[in-house]
Amino acid sequence: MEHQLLRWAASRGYHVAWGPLSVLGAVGADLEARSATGELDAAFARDNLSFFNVEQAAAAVGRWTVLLVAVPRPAHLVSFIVGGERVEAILPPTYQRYRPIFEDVRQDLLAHALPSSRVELIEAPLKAVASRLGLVRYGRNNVTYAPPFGSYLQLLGYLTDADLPIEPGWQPREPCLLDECDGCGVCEAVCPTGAVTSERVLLHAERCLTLANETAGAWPSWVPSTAHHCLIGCLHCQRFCPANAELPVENSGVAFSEEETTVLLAGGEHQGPVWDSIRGKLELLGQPYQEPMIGRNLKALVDAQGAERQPLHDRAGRGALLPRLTSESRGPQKARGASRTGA
Ligand code: B12
Ligand code: SF4
Ligand code: SF4
Repeated sequence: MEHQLLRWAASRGYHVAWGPLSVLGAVGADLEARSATGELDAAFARDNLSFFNVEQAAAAVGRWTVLLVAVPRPAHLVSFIVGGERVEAILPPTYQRYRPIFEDVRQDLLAHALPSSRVELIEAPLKAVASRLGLVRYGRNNVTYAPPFGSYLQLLGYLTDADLPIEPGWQPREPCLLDECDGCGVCEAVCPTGAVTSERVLLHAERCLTLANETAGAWPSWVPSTAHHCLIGCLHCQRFCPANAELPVENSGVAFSEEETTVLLAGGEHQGPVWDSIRGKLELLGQPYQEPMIGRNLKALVDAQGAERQPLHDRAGRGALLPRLTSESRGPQKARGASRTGA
């Protein structure tokens, strides 16, 4: 009989997979090996991956299972008033309410899928774990995919003491690439900062636009001023990818007023009532930690769009900071011709 966890996932449109704690050992060993050879940039790993605690589970007492959930996520539009006009910036999939979703799904699991069990959040490299559980496959862009969502998904990782069936002799899967990657190379061609390269699958994360726009401070010299096309993050290696269907886009319901937009674009001290209401809107977006970056990112986005001297409009004709991508302009031929500095 189908396990109730699978029924729970199917009823919500999620994908789920689980396996023994030993999957974490396999992931930990892989990361160590890549660090030892220098393939994994040491400074990047120190600053971005040190929260992983793959021993957390190994040290746990009792019978624990690693449980991964893939939840489809759309992009979200956030609006601003620039030069008297309403414009919309895009927030790629996973950003809106990124952290709260881990807890929402944990509570849902406890209430409806695994009652009277413990379910705890896990601090682990989720793509590496999910690929070994057979939940996802890697693209050459280093993002993972699960049909039918493509790469537009959020991975959630948990430990549970629920009695989930695991085949005797279970072994982690070998991570594998999408069939579509064979002979493709679009993501390498469209990456605005050269973070995807053909000699390896592992991302040059230390050169990914997303790392730069999620980090406060001056823009690094390797980010071209024309690269910016999202309020946070980047979409090029996913949106041009032929393995993805059209990007699902929803309205976030968050609109910054003209006064708030002006204050954001001006930079300066984060004080006073206007900043209080900006903070309130970042809370609504579930992105309070973007406070140090949002003004800088918005300015870079407005400047990049201005540099192109093209008024950007979405298909509904609204003024927009959206990159001008449509289903017709996606795909290998177009994308290969796109410059490395943006679509
Ligand atoms: C640190 C981090 C970042 C960093 C570094 C990204 C990176 N690739 O390491 C930065 C800030 C750059 C970043 C960017 C983005 N991120 Co991020 N990020 C993370 C985080 C916290 C850890 C990622 C990680 O494990 N890195 C360590 C490296 C070593 O692991 P890995 O990337 O899996 O690399 C493995 C493969 O390369 C594989 N490998 C190596 N060689 C080969 C060869 C073959 C043939 C194969 C098959 C595999 C393979 O081995 C490596 C080690 O196991 C996770 C959340 C989490 N807790 O896991 C989110 C996460 C990976 N990010 C996510 C997202 C959505 C993004 C962005 C798309 C956001 C955006 N729109 O801008 C971009 C995508 C950039 C990209 N092209 O990968 C999602 C990915 C969802 C998905 N569909 O896969 C995650 C899982 C968050 C979540 N909870 O859903 N991110
Ligand atoms: S753009 Fe092409 S090579 Fe890159 S992940 Fe998609 S299918 Fe693979
Ligand atoms: S998210 Fe953007 S910068 Fe990062 S690898 Fe993909 S295309 Fe390149």
